[in-house]
Parts: sequence; C-alpha cells; structure tokens
Amino acid sequence: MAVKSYIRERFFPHMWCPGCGHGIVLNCLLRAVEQLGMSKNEIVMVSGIGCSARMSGYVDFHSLHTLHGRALAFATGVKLAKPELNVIVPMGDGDALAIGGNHFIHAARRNIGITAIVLNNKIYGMTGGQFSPLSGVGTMATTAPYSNIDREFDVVKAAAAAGATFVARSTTYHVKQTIDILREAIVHDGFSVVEIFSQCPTHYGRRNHKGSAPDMVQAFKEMTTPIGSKAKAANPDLIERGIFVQQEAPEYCSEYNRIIETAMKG
Ligand SMILES: Cc1ncc(C[n+]2csc(CCOP(=O)(O)OP(=O)(O)O)c2C)c(N)n1
Ligand code: SF4
Repeated sequence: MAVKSYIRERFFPHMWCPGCGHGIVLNCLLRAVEQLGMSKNEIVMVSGIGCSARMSGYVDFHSLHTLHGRALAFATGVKLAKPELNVIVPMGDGDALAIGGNHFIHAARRNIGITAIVLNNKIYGMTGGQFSPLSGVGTMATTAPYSNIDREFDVVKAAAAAGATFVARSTTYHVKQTIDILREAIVHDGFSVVEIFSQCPTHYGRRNHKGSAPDMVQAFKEMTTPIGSKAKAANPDLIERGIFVQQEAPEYCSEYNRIIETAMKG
C-alpha cells in the first residue's frame, strides 16, 4: 500500500494524544498524495513547531522541521531553490497566524507555489492550552482563565484578502472532502491555503467542556455546511466548507525565473 511507503515507521507510535485530529489530517494528506500518484521524492514537507508541525517527522518525504512560525520562510527558500518540488507546510493556528502571521500574509501576497495546511484546533496544543488568534471570544484557555476577549481571524477571508489563489476549508469529520481539497491544493500553481478544523480534546476540548474526541468531531459536522447551501441561508452561524478561491495568477518562482532570464540577457 503506497500510503505506508510515505511514512517513517521508525518514528511510530506518534506523539499525538488519543483522539487528536492531527492524525486524521495526516491520513488525509497521505491519501491525497497517493491518489495523485506522487513519488515521495517529489515532495518536501516543511514545518515549524507545534503538535501539528510534528507531522514532518512522520512523513518519508524530504522534510525540514524548523522554527515556530517560520515554516513558510524556510519553505519559500526551498521552493525558490527547487521550484519543481511540491512544498507542503502543515501549521497549527498559532504557528500559522500568531507568530507566523506575517509570513502567512506575505506568502499569500507573493502567490508562491506552496501548500499551507492550517490545522485549526483553536488553541496552542503543544504548550498546554494558551489561546491563539483563532480561539475566538469566549474560549477558555490557560492564558484566558476567565474567557478570551480577542476576536478571531477568519483564515479563509484573511488568506483570500492577502492574495492566496487557492483557499479552502474542511474538517476532520469530512475526510473525503479533505482528501479531495488537499489533492487540488497540492497541484495548484500558486499559494494554496487549506484550513482544517482539527480537534484537540486534551487542551481545547477539556477546558471548554466539548466532550470526547468523537463528540468534537461530530460537532464539526453540525457546525459546518457546504458553501452556498440552503442550510447556511437558514442558519447564518453555520461555517461554510469547500473551495472558496481557485484562480490562476502568476506564480512567484516563475516570475522570479523570468526576471533572472531578463537580467542574464541584458
Ligand atoms: C519562538 C518560539 N516561541 C514560542 C515557542 C513555544 N511554542 C511551541 S509550539 C507553540 C504553539 C503551538 O500551537 P499551534 O501552533 O496552534 O499548534 P498545535 O500544537 O496546537 O498543533 C508555542 C507557543 C517556540 N517553540 N518558539
Ligand atoms: S495536545 Fe492537543 S493538539 Fe497536541 S497532540 Fe494532544 S490533542 Fe493533539
């Protein structure tokens, strides 16, 4: 089975807690890569620090485990040096949009051909439950013991506004949709952002009385709806999932090479 050949079995069992959503995201990603028929040598996974970022240790792709919030900066260097490779960057909500927020918006603005996966569990999992820019008002966290008052980013809107040319959202409940979206994101020629709601039963769930991991996964089913559904019209609180942006625009590495060619001629 090709999926097995994409993992580094020597690093298993993994460090994720029982019920963590990040393993489901990894499984979806491996299946997307398998369906694309890609060789592991064509893929580079670059990650920062966090439970999500730990993913780069488990895949038998080329991999770089870098600094918290800086994965996209390293990934930009890799992509510029080897534009023919598929560069995939899994990030937690803190990694992507707190410490890494600046890199995130500028990678989107440049439209560099990287696939950014934001595993949104609404909390800093690895460090024990601090709130992140995606936690939202009312969330209980170690750093918000009387509940969080910070409003959250909408990752989809932030990515689209910053210029990402592929923007999508899914959840760990919707594995088929997640696989399909990841496939499209990987082959997209430009900056692709896939937000995936992923449960952290250990820190977010426990502190916010969200029940067991299966309860949290079930909640993703109930709180989301396909883009443009009738249910959304009836209940505006539902969160839409699917592909929001998918457009062609000059990709950064191609433009960069064009400039190099021009300079060489002159
Ligand atoms: C420069 C720096 N600042 C802070 C940390 C501590 N740190 C490690 S992971 C992390 C946040 C993890 O949360 P998130 O990125 O949302 O991923 P998750 O663990 O929830 O998957 C923090 C603050 C660090 N490693 N490096
Ligand atoms: S702390 Fe949360 S995010 Fe980290 S492995 Fe455990 S369940 Fe997953």
